[in-house]
Amino acid sequence: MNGNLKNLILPVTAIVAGGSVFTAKADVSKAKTTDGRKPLNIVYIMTDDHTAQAMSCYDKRYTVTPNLDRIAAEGVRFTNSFVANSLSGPSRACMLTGKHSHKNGFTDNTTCVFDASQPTFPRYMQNAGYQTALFGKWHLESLPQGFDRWEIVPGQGDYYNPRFIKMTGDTVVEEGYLTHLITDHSLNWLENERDKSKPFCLLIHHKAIHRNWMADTADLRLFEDKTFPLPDNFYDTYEGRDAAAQQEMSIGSAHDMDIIYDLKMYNPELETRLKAQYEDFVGRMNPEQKAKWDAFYNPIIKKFYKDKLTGKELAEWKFQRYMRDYLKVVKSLDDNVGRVLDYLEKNDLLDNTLVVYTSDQGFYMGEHGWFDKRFMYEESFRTPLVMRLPKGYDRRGDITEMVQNIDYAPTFLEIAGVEKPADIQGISLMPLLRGEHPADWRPVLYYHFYEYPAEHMVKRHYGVRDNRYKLIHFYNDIDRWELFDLEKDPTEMHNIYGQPGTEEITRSMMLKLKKAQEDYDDPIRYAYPIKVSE
Ligand code: SGN
Ligand code: CA
Repeated sequence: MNGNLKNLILPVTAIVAGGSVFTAKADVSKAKTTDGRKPLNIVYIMTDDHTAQAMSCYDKRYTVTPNLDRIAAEGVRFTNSFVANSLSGPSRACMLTGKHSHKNGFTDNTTCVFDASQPTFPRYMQNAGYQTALFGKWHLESLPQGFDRWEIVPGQGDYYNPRFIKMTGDTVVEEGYLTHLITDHSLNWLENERDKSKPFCLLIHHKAIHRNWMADTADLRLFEDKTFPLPDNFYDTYEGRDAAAQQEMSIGSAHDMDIIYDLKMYNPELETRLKAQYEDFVGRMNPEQKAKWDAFYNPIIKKFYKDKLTGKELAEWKFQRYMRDYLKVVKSLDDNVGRVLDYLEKNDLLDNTLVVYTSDQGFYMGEHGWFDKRFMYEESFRTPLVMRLPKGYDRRGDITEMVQNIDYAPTFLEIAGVEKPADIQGISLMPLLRGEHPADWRPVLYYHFYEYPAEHMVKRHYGVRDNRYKLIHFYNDIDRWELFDLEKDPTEMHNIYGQPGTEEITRSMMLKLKKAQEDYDDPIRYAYPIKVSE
């Protein structure tokens, strides 16, 4: 991965020269303002694999996230926020371009390299006079373009003493925990590096809460006295859902969730599929970090190998450890978001800054027995989205319209006063932030996942969702349709496709699918199994 990036490093002059290919349609002096004073700044914080179940303004069962909740309390919470393709690289490409994967070219993490010379919102904003910066995870294989300043982690990044790729092309190792370091870089840019006479758009993109959920040593002891309730469908047997039955993301499976890599039960005598990867990650720690890590884990490891759990007991033990590790990583993320909010507040920037918090997709916290994402089922199709609104935007509470990550680019462009380019497929969220309820707001969402065969073995699929129903087609080496009534079956346990009495709704959803595939111009369309016409 790192080597791959190295090969793609461009001279800085080429990166800068790339900026001239876009026509700047806007002038920052014309940017829309709420109070006639200054154009709005944007702080766009994105995490990796942070699901709404682990954010207390969405779900109070598991943890508290006071700083993330503050963003929602001082602004809005989107209750129907979704991605277009539930995977890191594809999500990032969608949000940068405002286009679905088949249009931006980055359909999956394993085979794609993002063409970073294509139009993106940072590039348009830069041309419009904004200072643009990105710190943290990028995950698009090519190097960032359209930013005045960036510093990224190679690939997935490292939690401890991570590598950073600098704009010069050098890779450096920095001491510390990644979530803190990304925040440090971001605050340093705000305070010392940016041109304070210009509006800014800052992207703070964390690796947290990505696998393998390695907590900061300061947070290791949190949640250890908690026992989390198992989701009702933890022991799902996937009747009527063949693609769901064939994934490899089951918490209970020794192959899928690795006892050493994922759950940190290191044992020199035991060989597991991902042991070497764990040794690499732990090998990055300095002696002080390693001593704290071992002091915490060793007693748990000792008890685990003594108890020799099997079957359901083992599966549930794995679930508890997974939940604890994940939530510890959320804690440090929340703290670091708090640091950013404090900085903005102390420096009088909150009044004219839109603060956005989201994730590259949702995640399973044991629902259907799973971790990971990829499926168009609700937990991973959804992504948290909250925004702290600047002065003059009085909208508070919930926004219930269905929004998608292709909408971020047109939203930011509207803020920058850039006319929406015709090829952007997303819709600006600004009317919703102004308190409007456009009657013609999108009634249907389109989704397409491509990464198969690959890790976790989730079959390729596309589908549509409206406010009540979801239709999915799994294709490639499988041909299965699924239809869910989200009102009667919110956890998507009952595939009603093909059942008597569903003919009319199937026809209507199939028509919505056909229309979405035509409107978004997706070239991968299989034959519709029933006649679809208006
Ligand atoms: C890594 C993980 C997977 C994960 C993908 C994609 N494996 O490959 O569990 O699904 O990233 O995640 S690991 O052994 O390397 O941890 S994504 O969020 O970047 O799309
Ligand atoms: Ca992710």
